[in-house]
Amino acid sequence: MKALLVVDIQNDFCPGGALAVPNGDSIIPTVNSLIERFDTVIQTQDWHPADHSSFASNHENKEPYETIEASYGTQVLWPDHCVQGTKGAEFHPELITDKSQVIIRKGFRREIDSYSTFFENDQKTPTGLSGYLKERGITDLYTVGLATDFCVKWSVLDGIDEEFTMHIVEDAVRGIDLNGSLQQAWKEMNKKGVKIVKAAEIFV
Ligand code: VGL
Ligand code: ZN
Repeated sequence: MKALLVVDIQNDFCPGGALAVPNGDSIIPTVNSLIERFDTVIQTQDWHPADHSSFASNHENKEPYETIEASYGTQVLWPDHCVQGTKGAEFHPELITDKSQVIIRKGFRREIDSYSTFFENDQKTPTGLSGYLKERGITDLYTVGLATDFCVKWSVLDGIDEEFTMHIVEDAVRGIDLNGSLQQAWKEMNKKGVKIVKAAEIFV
């Protein structure tokens, strides 16, 4: 059984937002058309406390896009984004959200970031999504959203480790692209056996 996974289509990742993905909002019509066709829709929401350790503003002498060594490895520092309860953390107003059966919030622990919707960045702490999907008999996930090279990539790679068949809808994702991270992401996903599809090919 298949489900649609809609990753982080929030105001802060769209043009005008704090961590805008170039043309992030341009995927919304395609994503909405998929939401209308899938029986099971799952959304994720980046959801940080204001003092989150992934924000450059919470470190002395650090600028956004520099890195730090966290206990779990290298962590990119971001502009403050998707702060719990703010407009920036809300879903884009044009995104259809009524059909979503579960919303996984991530990045809510101050000391650890969470790109993947399966595991936090220590690669150990589960979000609970895997168990939810397995109990519901879902085997195939079609992934859309933002950003291709961070939350989408990590979700898709972890999904494979969790033994789901992972598909990425290439015309319904957009990336940030930090120092070649976008090309690198496609390479890693390809290598891991992610199925790359176009939105129009899913229901034929
Ligand atoms: C994301 C960076 C920081 C994403 C979230 O949704 O890809 N990227 N937080
Ligand atoms: Zn974040």
